[in-house]
Amino acid sequence: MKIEVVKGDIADQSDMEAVVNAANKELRSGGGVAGALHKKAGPGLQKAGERYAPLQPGEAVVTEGFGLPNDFVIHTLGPVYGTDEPAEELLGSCYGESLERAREHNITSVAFPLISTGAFGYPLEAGIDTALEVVESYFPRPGSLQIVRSVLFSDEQYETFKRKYESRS
Ligand code: AR6
Repeated sequence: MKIEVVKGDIADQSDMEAVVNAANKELRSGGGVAGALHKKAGPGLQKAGERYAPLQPGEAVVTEGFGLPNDFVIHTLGPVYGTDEPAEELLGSCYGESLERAREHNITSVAFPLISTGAFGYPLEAGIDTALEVVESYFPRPGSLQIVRSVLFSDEQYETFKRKYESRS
């Protein structure tokens, strides 16, 4: 099992079996990650997500990928920073629950964006720390997962993530 760190667009991870969506509670299209995924997936993704609304912060659910190059989308609702508390626990739950859904579906590879660090305002460094902690502590468990990829959207995010990841290992 390994962690990969790439700079790129979450909607372009064609070699991954699943991608994680930084969803809104209605599981509708929006800005950022949700916008990019819904745009490429087409209307089927929103239709499939409807039955799970309203999603709770920290929760994760699975749909098909529709027009995306991935078989599955794991939708998770991050905490709105400064509003949903305890923020760190809820953010950790997003990663942990998403990994659980992946395992339940026998998914071998999953790509994550940095949940909550865009429109929801979570500070970048703290958001990265939680992502790394939860993913690394999940890995010793038996199961299908072989690759967890972090997809960073900007140079700053990519450099910060890499520095933190390398300083842990
Ligand atoms: N690929 C990878 N990362 C991206 C992409 C992309 N295409 N676009 C943005 N990011 P956000 P949130 C980064 O706002 O904070 C939506 O409108 C971005 O730089 O997508 O959980 C939903 O509808 C940031 O670091 O998610 C919700 O209402 C990270 O991905 C709300 O935003 C997450 O940014 C969710 O807010």
